[in-house]
Amino acid sequence: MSTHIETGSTLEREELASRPAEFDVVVVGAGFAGLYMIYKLRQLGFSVIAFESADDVGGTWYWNRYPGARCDIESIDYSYSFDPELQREWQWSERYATQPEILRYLGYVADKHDLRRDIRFSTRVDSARWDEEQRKWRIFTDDGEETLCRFYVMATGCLSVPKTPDVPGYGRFKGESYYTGRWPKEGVDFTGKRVAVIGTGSSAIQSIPIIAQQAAELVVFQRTPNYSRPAFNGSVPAEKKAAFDADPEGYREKARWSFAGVPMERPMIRTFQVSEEERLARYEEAYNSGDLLAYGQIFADAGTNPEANETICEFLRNKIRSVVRDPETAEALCPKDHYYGTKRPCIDSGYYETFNLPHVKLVDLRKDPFRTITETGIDTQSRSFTFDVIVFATGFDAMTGALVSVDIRGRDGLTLAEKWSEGPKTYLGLMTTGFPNFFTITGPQSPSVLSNMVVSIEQHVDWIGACLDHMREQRLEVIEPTPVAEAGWVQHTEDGANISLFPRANSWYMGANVPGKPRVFLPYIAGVDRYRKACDEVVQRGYLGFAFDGPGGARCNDGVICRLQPDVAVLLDTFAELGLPPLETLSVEEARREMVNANAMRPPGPEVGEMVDGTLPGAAGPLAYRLYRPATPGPHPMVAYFHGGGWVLGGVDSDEPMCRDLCVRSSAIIVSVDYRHAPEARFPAAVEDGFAAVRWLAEHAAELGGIPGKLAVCGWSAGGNIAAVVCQMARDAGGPKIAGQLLLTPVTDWDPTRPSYVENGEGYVLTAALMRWFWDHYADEADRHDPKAAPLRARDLSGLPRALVVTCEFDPLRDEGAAYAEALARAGVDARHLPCRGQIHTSIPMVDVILSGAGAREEMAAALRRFLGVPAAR
Ligand code: N01
Repeated sequence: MSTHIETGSTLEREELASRPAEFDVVVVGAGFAGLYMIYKLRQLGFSVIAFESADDVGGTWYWNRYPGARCDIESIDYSYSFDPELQREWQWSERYATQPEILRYLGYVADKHDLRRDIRFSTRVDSARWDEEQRKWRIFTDDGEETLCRFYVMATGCLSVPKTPDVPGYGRFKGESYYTGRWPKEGVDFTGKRVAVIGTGSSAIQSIPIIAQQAAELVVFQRTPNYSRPAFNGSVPAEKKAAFDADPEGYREKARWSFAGVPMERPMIRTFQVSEEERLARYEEAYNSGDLLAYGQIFADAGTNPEANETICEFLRNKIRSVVRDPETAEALCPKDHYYGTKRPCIDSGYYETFNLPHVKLVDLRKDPFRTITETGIDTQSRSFTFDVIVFATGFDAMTGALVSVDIRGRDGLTLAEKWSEGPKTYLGLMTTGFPNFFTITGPQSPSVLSNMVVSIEQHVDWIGACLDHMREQRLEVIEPTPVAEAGWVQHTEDGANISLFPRANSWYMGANVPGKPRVFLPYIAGVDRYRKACDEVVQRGYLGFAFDGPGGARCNDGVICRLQPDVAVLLDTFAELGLPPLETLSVEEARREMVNANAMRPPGPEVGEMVDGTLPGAAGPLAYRLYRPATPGPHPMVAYFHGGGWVLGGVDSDEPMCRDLCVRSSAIIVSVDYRHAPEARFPAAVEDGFAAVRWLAEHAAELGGIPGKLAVCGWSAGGNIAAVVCQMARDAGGPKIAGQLLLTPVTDWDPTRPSYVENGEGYVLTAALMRWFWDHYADEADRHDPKAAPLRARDLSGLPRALVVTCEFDPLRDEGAAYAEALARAGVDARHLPCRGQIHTSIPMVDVILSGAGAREEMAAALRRFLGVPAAR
């Protein structure tokens, strides 16, 4: 694609001289991202120019020269992997390198690969226009030049545009003022000065101990205390270096396929599965590791379960209290308004100890807010301070700031700022619809700031390079994500954020630090590994969700990547890694054992008031039941619950977390009733037992603490089949009265040709083969369309109890559930259908594991409350 201009006559030469310079690609920024992008494009034979507003390379590490600035991901990890020779040549002097050393490193890389020759320094890109006719970008820089390019890449970093400090009186101060993110090259001498630092984020926490060493007086103005702990910096740990040196590529590959871009395992166990003693021992070990990511590697639910996270918070608060001698200052430094990790935590070198120095003071702005900055210092509501220097460590307009601050206009003149006015909308955080051939390295909705940035940068650069190479090979000129793909990705990133604790904090991750910025979670949360997998899959599926055009033709394989809820996808991957044999290849005994073993590992569900085991008379002998009673004063309405398991597996306790959850949320007694299982007792034993049990429960409600006449039925899967059939039997028998039926992914028919059987027949735990195995054990072919086996086939569905039918998108039984809801409604029954997006057959009952199912579980409980006339609980 390189542009070759042949010079001819004088006239032609003059005309050419007035034309804008043209390159295949314009890159903006010369930090970690820009430098590698230039290198990659050059390797691939594309012509490239980069614009950089600074006078040298470095990006973040050029601007953030404040005292104490250093990385907080270990240097071995926080370095490029693309050049094996560089990895051998460059030796870091410290575990966490200082800003000057990282800047030297980037300078070294630029020299080694002669990258500066393609960078125009001290040049800022002001605006960019997509020229539809030429199918090129026109880039306008502050030196008055225009540059034409086919592809435009913003490598401008996530934390590069300082937020204007929103402090009253900002600008009035006549002394020296500095902003950490724009620190003067020549440095600042604080010796003997009275200094104010505003902010207690990472920049402040790193700089405060060093400033305190020089200043005569230091006052720290804190609005929100942050979680920090010692970095235990020192030389590069020998063990880590040995592991890296032994197999650099293997080490890097592990990082690429890890959760955060640093070799580590995802934790499997949950906080409350271990004793308090063990938990504290693990927290202590993490504390002593000096590893920023340590608390994310202990328990699987630290980022999602508030009670679990609170145990980390309190552990760290106690550490602060143990270091800071003045109890009032210590308490003010203890974060109490956000969960650990929901605002970026820090690691430090002597931060809390600094507050024990006699000349260092903390002002808690929550108690004594700013009144104004004055010409000589700062006034709070209760005091007046005089300073020689004010340091603003007040943060950045993160993730989107650098992108929307350039006037970028895509198709039809739409600006990026307009398009993102309610929050960024991207596909993979790499591109955005309406802005063809425009790429963002570590853009919003990619892992970026939640990962080791260097790993995420390399992945994006590699992806973009491969994409451009593919386009050249296919003679394609234009690439743009489709609206469908983009909407799907935005949804997917939101789904991830919504099951985490992140949205609860006022953080820059949420855009909450900049007044007026939309409150939207900005990065991608599900991990570097899952993200890389999605990006790779997009390519493997013929660039799913991208539209291409050019001399090679127009093409588009439209669609959505990552349609499963993020936690469901993790669950499926975990199952796949376990490599368990499919249930249908086992004997019934083996399958039952497998299920018992699997159930033993799960969280139990919420506490209920009481659990009572008993027996009741079934159709052919006693049946076990387990009654779950709410903690609220009774009597309560009752629900007869039938467990899942394909009529073959399970028992009164096999759906225990679901029963507990329904009990707590609906304030009803849930009675999980067993029934005879196949193949020992085949059709219609299960439904006859179900009906006998419901009759008995209706008759004995008062004895059990229930309210007579207030009885609903509920069941999951085969249990949903039993619940539905029992309602028909009760109607036909003239009683008992059932107030409502709650059917969770029920079996309502036998027809494996339905689209959901075909689409979801494999890969989503309940397979078509397993369903056939269940049916084979349960009912003869001849009986499978009997309405007592297939309630959907009943001739008359009128007069049945009110219903909620819950179906899951990736479930073979989805369509028969939906068909039943529809048929009930057609027959005049008050029936509602709740389709659950991105869920599988087995995910909704996984209380405390599949958090994305919580909304459906709440709706189920709400339906029970409605059926039974219980006022809204909780
Ligand atoms: O910025 P921040 P930062 N009145 O936004 C306070 C990365 N980084 O430059 O929390 C009073 O975190 C604000 O208070 P509040 C890292 O990802 C990495 O420190 O909004 N206070 C907060 O305390 C980091 O997260 C390293 O209530 C005001 C502080 O200023 C990100 O960069 C080092 C205020 C801003 O903290 C940003 O860090 C440095 C006001 N009007 C940075 N406005 C490494 O170690 C703001 N604040 C690699």
